[in-house]
Amino acid sequence: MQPFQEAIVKKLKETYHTEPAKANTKQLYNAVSAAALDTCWDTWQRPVTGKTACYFSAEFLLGRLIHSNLLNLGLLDETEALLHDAGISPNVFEEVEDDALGNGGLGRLAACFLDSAATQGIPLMGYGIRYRYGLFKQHFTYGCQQEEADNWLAWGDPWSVRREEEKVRVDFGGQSVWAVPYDMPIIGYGGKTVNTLRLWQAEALEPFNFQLFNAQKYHEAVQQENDAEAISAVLYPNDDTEAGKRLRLKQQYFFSSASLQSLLNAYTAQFGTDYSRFAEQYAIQLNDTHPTVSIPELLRLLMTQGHMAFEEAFAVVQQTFAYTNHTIMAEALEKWSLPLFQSVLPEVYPYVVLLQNRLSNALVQKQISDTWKYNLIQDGMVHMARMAIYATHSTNGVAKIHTEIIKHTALPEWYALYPERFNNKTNGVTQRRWLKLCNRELAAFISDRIGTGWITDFSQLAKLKPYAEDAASREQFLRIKREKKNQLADYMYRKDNFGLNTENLFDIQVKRLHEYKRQLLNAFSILDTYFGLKDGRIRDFYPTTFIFGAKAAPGYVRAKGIIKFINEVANLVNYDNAVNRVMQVIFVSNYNVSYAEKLIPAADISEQISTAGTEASGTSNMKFMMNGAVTMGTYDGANIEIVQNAGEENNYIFGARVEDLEKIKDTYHPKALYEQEPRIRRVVDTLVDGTLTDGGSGWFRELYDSLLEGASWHKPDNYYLLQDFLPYCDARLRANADYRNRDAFAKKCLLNIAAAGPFTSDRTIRQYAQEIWHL
Ligand code: GL7
Repeated sequence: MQPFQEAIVKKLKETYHTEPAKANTKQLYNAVSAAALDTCWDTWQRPVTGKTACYFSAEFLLGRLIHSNLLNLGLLDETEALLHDAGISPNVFEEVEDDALGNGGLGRLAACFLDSAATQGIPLMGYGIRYRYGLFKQHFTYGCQQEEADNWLAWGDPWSVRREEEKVRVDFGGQSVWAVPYDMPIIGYGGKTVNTLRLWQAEALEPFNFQLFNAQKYHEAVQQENDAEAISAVLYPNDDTEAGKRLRLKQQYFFSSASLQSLLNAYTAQFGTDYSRFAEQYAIQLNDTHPTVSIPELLRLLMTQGHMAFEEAFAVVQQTFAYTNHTIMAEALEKWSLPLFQSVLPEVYPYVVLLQNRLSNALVQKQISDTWKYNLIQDGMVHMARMAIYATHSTNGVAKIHTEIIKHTALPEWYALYPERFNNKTNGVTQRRWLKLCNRELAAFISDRIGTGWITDFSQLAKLKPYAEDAASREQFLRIKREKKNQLADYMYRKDNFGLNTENLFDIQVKRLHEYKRQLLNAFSILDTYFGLKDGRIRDFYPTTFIFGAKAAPGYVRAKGIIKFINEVANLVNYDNAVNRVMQVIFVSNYNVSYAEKLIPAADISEQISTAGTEASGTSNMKFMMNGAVTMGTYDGANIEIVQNAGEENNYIFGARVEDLEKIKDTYHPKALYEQEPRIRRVVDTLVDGTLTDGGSGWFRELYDSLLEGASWHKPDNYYLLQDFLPYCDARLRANADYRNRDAFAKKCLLNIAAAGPFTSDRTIRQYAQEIWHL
């Protein structure tokens, strides 16, 4: 037996008095994890020297940790051999719940960044919240989304270490709580660097009041405990929108203050209480505006604890912080009402006023009169994005087009004022999880041809390009794709009880459910194909399986209506014997990181169909690309950079561009399109003509009206579904026809893989480190 296998056996024996063949999944999971943690403990505990970057984020969507940690430690094969010898399925850990402390792209990006930094030896530490409940679990009843609490800790938490001795106190107006850090190791590939993700848990100063208990006031006796624990109880399930809730502001301040206090404690231990050189030791990246209250909080700490003057403290703050904007959707730009802000954070608010005064002076000096566009405090609100731009040295977007939109459309007044602060950092994803781990077959295929250097240097992928011309390689690629479809079929059968036709073309759209991402457009186009097949308008259709995966924010009624609609479309198609040999529609339940790891490698076509100008970057587009799917997409977000690099001729770009929409936006009349075009009318009418039923909820009628009539708060068809409908249907039919020539299609796929080099988060994080953090 190998040393690591012995270590696992020992853990099982000492902790659970059992052995591999008899242990249950939870015991195995905890023993393997603990044994793995032991192997990197010393590396982890080595003190970090020099400047450190800190990633402040309300979300870290880590997914399942055990496989990626074992991979990075080089212990995966040994572990699997042990499982095999004990007669345990290699899939045993699929039962273990994901760490789902995030909603979608923004949270998953944070996780990819941590992996990339550790792999490249960049000292980047994550700071966030240890939510008791992560993103809800989803299931469907009669095609409608139902939510259930995500009790991820039921499996134990072997990858966290509670640091009781490093807890700090966080004060709100009238409430004080402990912030207790739980540290997780972030293990770089090869195990040479182990960084830390520090997640804070809220706990009561005095958990239980005996006096009240003795006075028979049982509820009051545990009140403080409940109120404190509420702060880190649950992740807000909104993606790309803002909830504006009191508890949310508390969460933001809670982890911001705790993280800053712990940084100041570490700084003080080394350099004393002269904080003037703080920014030489720490760079802090604000992941969206969620941690922006860190700005006035650091000012407060520097001025009270450090006795600094305002101007001096401001300079430190500005040099320390940088801000990443992740969306230009107006409804996501955080604003807090003054009364709320003042009542939750009475001790922080005066520092917001100081910032506002300083800004006012700057605006006077620059002779700017339309100050209402800039004010941090305006119309009874505190504007967090403005604060984040004003009090930091860097504001970045997450794809080229997104950064341009920030500069010229979304926040042009700020770009005019401080042009030198604005920069782009196109997103990326880690190829360790999103290729090496989730697609071992393709990873081996690549390594056989170009060696293994790509695992830590993704630019080497370009060396794969000549193999697109090699018939044997194309054939081998197709075999791998087939194998990944079969694996997905097994998984889906276990999870969702669906039977997949694995001979089919797999066309997949997985991402959060949002109107701007236009899952409804996808569904309309599927219906158009369905009717086209029935009418005989469409012939020679290559059999296709259309797959969706998406969660809707629980309060986002229209998004839930769209889920129901797609499920109804699936019923219509799947039970119609006239078409179900050539079409299959599937909506998987509880789409999450682990499901993505199964779905993405099996895809032939990646659906990236957001309205041009709305998806800041997207990151699943990159994951699909590196797994050899072609992009069916609009000219939006990182799609643009993807197809520029891989060739438009190897992808399917369709629809209106930002400039086109800009031209038609005041005259756009979806109802006219509906009236002129029978194919549009036919699919839109299914919302109301009885073809499909919403179970009496009224959701479908509401969707119909939103497309054709609009409402007081939005124009009809806000996201231009009907505008892009026909070009989309055409592009899909073109791709479908191309797919028939499997060999030619495989070439496109290989060229996409070979062009994926720039879309590694290794590249992104190096750019942050060099250009923003100056490490
Ligand atoms: C997002 C963007 O919508 C998405 O396009 C981007 O890839 C991601 C990471 O930068 O950030 N912005 C946002 O608010 N959410 C995102 O996923 C929730």
